[in-house]
Amino acid sequence: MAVVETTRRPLQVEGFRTGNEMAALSAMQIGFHVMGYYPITPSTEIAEILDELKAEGRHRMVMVPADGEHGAAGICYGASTGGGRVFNATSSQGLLYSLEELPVQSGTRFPMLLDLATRSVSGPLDIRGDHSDLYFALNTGWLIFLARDPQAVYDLNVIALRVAERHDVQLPAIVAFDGFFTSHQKRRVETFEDERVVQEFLGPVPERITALDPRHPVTIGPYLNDPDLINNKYQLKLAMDNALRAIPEVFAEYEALSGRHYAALDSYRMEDAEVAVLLLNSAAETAKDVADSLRERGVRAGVLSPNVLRPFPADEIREALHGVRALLIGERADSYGAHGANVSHEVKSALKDDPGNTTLCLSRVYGLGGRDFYADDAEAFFALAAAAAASGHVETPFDYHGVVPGDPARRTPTTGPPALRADETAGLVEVTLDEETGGLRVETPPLWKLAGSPKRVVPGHGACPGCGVFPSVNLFLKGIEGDVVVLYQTGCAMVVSTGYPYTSHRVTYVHNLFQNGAATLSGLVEMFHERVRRGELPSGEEITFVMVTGDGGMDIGMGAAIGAALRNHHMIILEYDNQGYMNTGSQLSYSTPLGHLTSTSHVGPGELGKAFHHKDTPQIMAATNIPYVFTGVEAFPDDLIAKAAKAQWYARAEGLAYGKVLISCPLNWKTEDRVGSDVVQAAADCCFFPLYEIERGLTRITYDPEPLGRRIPVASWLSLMGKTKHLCAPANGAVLQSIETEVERRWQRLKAMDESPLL
Ligand SMILES: Cc1ncc(C[n+]2csc(CCOP(=O)(O)OP(=O)(O)O)c2C)c(N)n1
Ligand code: SF4
Ligand SMILES: [Mg+2]
Repeated sequence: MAVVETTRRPLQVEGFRTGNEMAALSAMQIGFHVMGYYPITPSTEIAEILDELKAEGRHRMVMVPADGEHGAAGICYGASTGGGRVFNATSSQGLLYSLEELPVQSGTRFPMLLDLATRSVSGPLDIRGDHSDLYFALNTGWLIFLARDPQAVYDLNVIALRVAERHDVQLPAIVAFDGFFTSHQKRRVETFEDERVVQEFLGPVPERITALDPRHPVTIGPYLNDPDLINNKYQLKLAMDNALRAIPEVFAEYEALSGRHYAALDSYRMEDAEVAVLLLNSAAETAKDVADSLRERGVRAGVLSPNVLRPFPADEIREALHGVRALLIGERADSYGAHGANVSHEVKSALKDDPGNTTLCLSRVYGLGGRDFYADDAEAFFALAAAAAASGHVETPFDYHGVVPGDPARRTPTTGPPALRADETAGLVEVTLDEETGGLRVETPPLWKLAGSPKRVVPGHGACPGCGVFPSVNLFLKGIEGDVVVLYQTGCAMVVSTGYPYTSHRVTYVHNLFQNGAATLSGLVEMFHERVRRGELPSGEEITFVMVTGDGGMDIGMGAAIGAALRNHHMIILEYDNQGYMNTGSQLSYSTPLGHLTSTSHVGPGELGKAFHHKDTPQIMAATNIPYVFTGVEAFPDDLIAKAAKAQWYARAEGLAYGKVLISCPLNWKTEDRVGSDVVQAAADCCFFPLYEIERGLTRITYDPEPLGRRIPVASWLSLMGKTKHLCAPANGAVLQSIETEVERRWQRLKAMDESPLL
């Protein structure tokens, strides 16, 4: 890296970095006390990079992997009431899932920093960049800075925190940058060589109310009705006013330190502009190039782009537009039904306060779901503004730009014909109630017979080679007779099987976000039964409702799953456990075992893989007293099919059935594609993943490796995977021993439960 020499300014180093890298680097240099986070594309890398740096021993920020973004926001809020510096990073649904915590943070006036790599909001699910998430934050009382490139991410993180912590502001701040366009694209950047420069610029954390001073007790967040709440909000408004005044000062101080200039409103060639476009973040850079070329052709074109959205720079906008004849405001989000998105209305409202202003305004929604914004698009925007300027009239004040008309003649192609009832009701698996024991007896045909029955998930999906998801799901579904409706929570299985306009599902499929699938399916189940009761659906109609979820979905969606279980809806929850959040790139889940390497639990001198033991989800679900709980693996197909048949029987007759299937994931486990079945077999053989069922409260181990002489040490299983090889090194013996002890404790407890009907 080249060192940038300046005479009076601190040394800076040049680099080539992405927005996410710059976010992580600035967070490390700031030296936050605590980060609460939850992975979501495209912001996930920020926590991953910080975790890697922590493992290397380069910082000591406490990083708390939350159970979801709502939890992450709670962790951050709690930490910020403790008086230190707090950081979080998120995107899209993550922001929305934490939304209700945002006004709590601002209303009680605890500063912190949240980096938002902006992304489209579901549904349907789209992981690419627009500003629909950001717009939900506009009314939360947070300061909002906009970073158009990786350099600005670094700079504005430092600036935003400095403004946020000012005594006359004390508000939390968001720094928003474009998902993928900025979060993932490398640009030439400069950063301070010595982190003390950043820390001195920020100064020590200013004194403020803290929950950690028991000798000075305080009440944080009292119950506050009228007439006081309006006063609380008025103070928040005053804090925003103060921020408006403070921001230019902080920008100026930072410019003196870094040499980089920021203003609340970035104005490009606006001095004499007749036509202009206003765009947020990266698209504005494209428009600047187009403005240059238009000027060569004699068009007086300019570009506006706010660096600060809250407080809104209304004065600067009025001033910049004074002589402009027509302005096009392009927005990567809509406020549906409002005849223009939020920023359009805010710009128009700002202009209304200038009686001398005659600028014609056009508003266009563009680039939703990550659709690129090219020079041609900017040209089209300028052309619309120029036409309005020439005619003195706006033909279409609000519209969408870049919409592609569909072809009504084209039906959605699938990768296979729909499943027919005749296929599914093969009558091969028989379940009968044993009157004597009260348990179920299952007769399964030889596997070769079942192999002939059609699969409900057909090939064509994009799962990795060696992935255990669909072999296991299909195996499970072989034990289920009749009509099936599936709900997939967000995760690999969903993403790789339903890339629009294709689907690998031959049965009806519904997706909902993975924090709420169980609630969604329970609603569908109830609607089904009610419509049958009302005679709107044929009586005697039977559908088996199956929710397919990853282990991550049983973290963030645990509340919804427990809710459905406590209500005992007639449905099945099938969890495929690959020991991580794979869809977002191998982060730890609560089911990841202790010490395992993931992209948020690195291995190095500062950290040794995941810091806490794996979650025992089947036992948690069993505690809700649902009629049937089971575990299974692909390596024991008869066992899994029989459990599926039982799950269906219980879902029909008694209520909710839950099962967890350990599936191989070569990507996460760092194994060869072909060894998946052996690895899950080893997990069962070492009793890390015991095969058992709990039928109406009675536990039965269905595979006990001990009497068969097949029990292997936990280390033998761990040695099969790249992600755990380090645990077999003598230096890490303590972690291995801790895993062995926990595995043994759970196994002995299970055996006791198997032996006693009372446990
Ligand atoms: C509220 C919210 N937070 C985060 C995400 C990002 N996200 C989508 S899938 C996923 C991980 C899913 O993990 P898991 O359920 O184990 O399924 P896998 O991807 O491993 O198959 C995450 C973190 C999201 N879509 N919505
Ligand atoms: S990442 Fe893992 S779970 Fe996801 S498709 Fe690939 S192998 Fe399957
Ligand atoms: Mg998973």
